[in-house]
Amino acid sequence: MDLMKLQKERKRISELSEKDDGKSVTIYGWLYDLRDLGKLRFVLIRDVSGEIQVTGFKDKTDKKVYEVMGKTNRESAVVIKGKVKKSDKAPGGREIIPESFEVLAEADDPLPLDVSDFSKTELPKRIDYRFLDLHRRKVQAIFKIQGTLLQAFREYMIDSGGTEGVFPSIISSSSEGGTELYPLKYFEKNAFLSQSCQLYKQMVACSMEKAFAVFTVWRAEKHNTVRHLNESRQYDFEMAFADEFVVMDELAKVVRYMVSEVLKKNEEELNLLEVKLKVPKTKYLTFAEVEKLMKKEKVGMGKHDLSGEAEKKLGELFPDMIVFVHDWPLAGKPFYIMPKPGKKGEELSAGFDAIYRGMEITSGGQRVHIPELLEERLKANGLKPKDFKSYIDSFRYGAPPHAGWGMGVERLTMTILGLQNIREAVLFPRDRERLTP
Ligand code: AMO
Repeated sequence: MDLMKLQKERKRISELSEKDDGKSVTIYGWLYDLRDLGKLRFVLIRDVSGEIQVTGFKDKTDKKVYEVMGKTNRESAVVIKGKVKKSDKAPGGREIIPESFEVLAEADDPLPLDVSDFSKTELPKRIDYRFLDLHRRKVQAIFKIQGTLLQAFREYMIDSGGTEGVFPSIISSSSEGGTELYPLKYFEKNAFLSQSCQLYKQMVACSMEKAFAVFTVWRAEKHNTVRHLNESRQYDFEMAFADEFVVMDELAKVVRYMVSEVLKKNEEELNLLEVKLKVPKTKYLTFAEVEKLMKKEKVGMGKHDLSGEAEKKLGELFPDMIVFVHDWPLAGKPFYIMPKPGKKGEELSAGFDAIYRGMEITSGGQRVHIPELLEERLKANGLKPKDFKSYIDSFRYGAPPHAGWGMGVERLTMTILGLQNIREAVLFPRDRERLTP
């Protein structure tokens, strides 16, 4: 088949309208379903934009075409030429009366998993066959929405003067704490897969004012939970002449923009996934206020951290709000977060977490930009300043106060869509057990 010609002729299913009624069009896609009533054959074709019914009549349709319609396996890739006809009975109000029906790639039968909208196949098996799972409209909807979020993030950042950074994924020392690194051999040296572009985005922001990235991170955490991945992606942001409150405000603005873009562009996908979404408002609480609140609610806290239950409770108490928990205990934040005066024995920091719909989506804060203080903080965290020499030195030549945050790409998709497992929000998840597909 001349695929160049096919690409020119092909109509996307969702674009078929009254204007096409009575006209002959070419569509392609996958055979989603077949109903064979003997004298009539209804074949449902799905492309990435939508679905349409192709109707064959035993006594009128070309014999060969009718035969192929009846014997092609589900999920085979097909090209169909036919007349568009308005039809009240067909789903979507339009059908195609086929003139030709060509199978470009026949799918094996049986399929290893059910790809219907009502599929109950368990997630691990679906991910084993992700390439086929991606035939499902609901799965496609998740990644279409994630695509909108990614685009909206970039749009907002570029429009507000940000520069996109493309950072190294191989690093020489930890940026988030020493225990979660994947070591790798780098010629004669030891190196690691990046846990974050933290140190690099700071260096860029200190010269270019606003830096952002969509960056892949690797964390060798051994636990296997529904909200952790060993390879995940972050929306990263860093801004000069800013403290934590400036960047919390930026976070609220960008998330509000991202959600409003999803509402604008993905109505169909949200309906398919039965998700009710609102542009979030914001709530600011200190860590001490959250402690008090949780005590009242009889919910336990983590050590210098929120527990999973506390995050959930915040989601219940403040629905559809981004809850910023700031003035975080210094002991609960990484070395690069700026200390803040607190009561004796309770040192605070300019670090924060953002909780949305009961889940931590972001952490960030103002950074330490004073070399001597940075050395002190590294030591206090059991790290060696000599391993961070170039990073520390970068603050010796006019590095202004600066702040930023990292927001989980998969976590945000998961919370927005109310997904139960973060693996639903990754095309090809990497967790403790999974390296394929
Ligand atoms: P942190 O480690 O808190 O901070 O990560 C930021 C956000 O990334 C997401 N995230 C994860 N998602 C899935 N699986 C994981 N294992 C995982 N780890 C993190 C979460 C989290 O809130 N450099 C700092 C950010 C900064 O201060 O700029 C950092 O990486 O949504």
